[in-house]
Amino acid sequence: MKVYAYGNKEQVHAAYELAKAAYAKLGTDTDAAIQTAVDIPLSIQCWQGDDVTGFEGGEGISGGGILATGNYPGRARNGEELRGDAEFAFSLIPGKKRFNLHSFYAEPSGTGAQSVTRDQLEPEHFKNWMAWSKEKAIPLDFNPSFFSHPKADSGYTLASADPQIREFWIRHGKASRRIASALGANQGSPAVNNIWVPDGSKDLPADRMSPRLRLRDALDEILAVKTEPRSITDAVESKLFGIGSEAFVAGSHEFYLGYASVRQIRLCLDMGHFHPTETIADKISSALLFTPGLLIHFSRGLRWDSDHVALYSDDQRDVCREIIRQKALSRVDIALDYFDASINRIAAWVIGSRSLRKSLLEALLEPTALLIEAEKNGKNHERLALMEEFKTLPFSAVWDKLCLDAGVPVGVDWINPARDYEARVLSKR
Ligand code: RNT
Ligand code: ZN
Repeated sequence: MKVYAYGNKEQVHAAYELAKAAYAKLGTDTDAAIQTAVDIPLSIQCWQGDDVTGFEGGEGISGGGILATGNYPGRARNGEELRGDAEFAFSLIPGKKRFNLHSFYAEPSGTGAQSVTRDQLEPEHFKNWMAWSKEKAIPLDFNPSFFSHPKADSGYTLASADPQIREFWIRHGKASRRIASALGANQGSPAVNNIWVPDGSKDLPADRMSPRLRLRDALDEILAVKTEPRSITDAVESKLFGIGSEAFVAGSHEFYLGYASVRQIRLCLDMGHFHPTETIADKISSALLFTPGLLIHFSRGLRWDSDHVALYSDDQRDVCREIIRQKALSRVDIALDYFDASINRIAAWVIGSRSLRKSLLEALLEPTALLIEAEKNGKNHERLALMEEFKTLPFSAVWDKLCLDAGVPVGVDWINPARDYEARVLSKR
């Protein structure tokens, strides 16, 4: 097999100097753009490492309107393997990283208990994660897990008409917020606690209002628990449909846009949760006007499914450009959300994370002031011409410099170490 070798430091530096001069003529400071780009924390989804299986002894996602497909060898089977894999992936991804957990990655055995029901989870069940977070300086984010559970088998959790089911999940939601707060306190920066529920129906419901009323009230109960704002950021995530919830999802976009605006919490926009040709870039400025901020799940919908590995696509670049043009970095949390079990899972992490950092850097390099000036002057043909010319500025030379300075492999050079890790570690599982 080919051993890739992309270039050497001198080439990267020489190409960068030319690129820097080209951008400078248009008013962009490439050094500053690199610095800002590496400082943006990317919240990397732990669940790509094990196909959203978790540590409860289950067999992966079920009953949740989401589906991981594939059986590529090497899935992480416990906390140690997942943390080890993540650390290795991080060594190939430039810039600041966070790690995003789900509640079913709890390790109660570390506290002597064999298992704990989700409504009884406590911060201490995440003490391995917190120790790791401290040691590696990787802050954590959190998600209550309202799927892959017998009490979610009816397709409804917080919106369930059965009070016992609903109350179980409300207790879970409250427990999750306490855990997220503890993570936040441990790391000294808020942990995002993102609520996504699969609640919906495969076929046409006769009553669309009652589940939504119950969902609203259940969320209100969960969010009523007092927490320290410096330790937790609450977010709610919408979805159009899922597998088995094709006809109706209670937590639709309109539901959560309304909810997040009125209750003043963050709205999570997942790129794969809209109609197949609907994109989210244009939603950002509107949602920022009426909510305190956003959480974006970078993902890729493909035909009827979401959650494919995020790529440096037009959709992704548009979203990044919007965040940067709105100067909204402080109000937008940036996370990845996909799970592909058909390819090397570490490569999936690296491909998506590098693509996202790359799109953010490109957005930061844009000479936006020139576009705004053309627009103000009514010269829309100049605005369009500039946009088109900016697409082929020597951006890749700046990206390579970012990777070099961040101490991660440049270009295709990360493929060799990933292959080596597969042979050394993954293939032995
Ligand atoms: C599901 C949502 C949700 C999950 C993760 C595992 O459609 O996108 O964010 O992917 O919580
Ligand atoms: Zn998502």
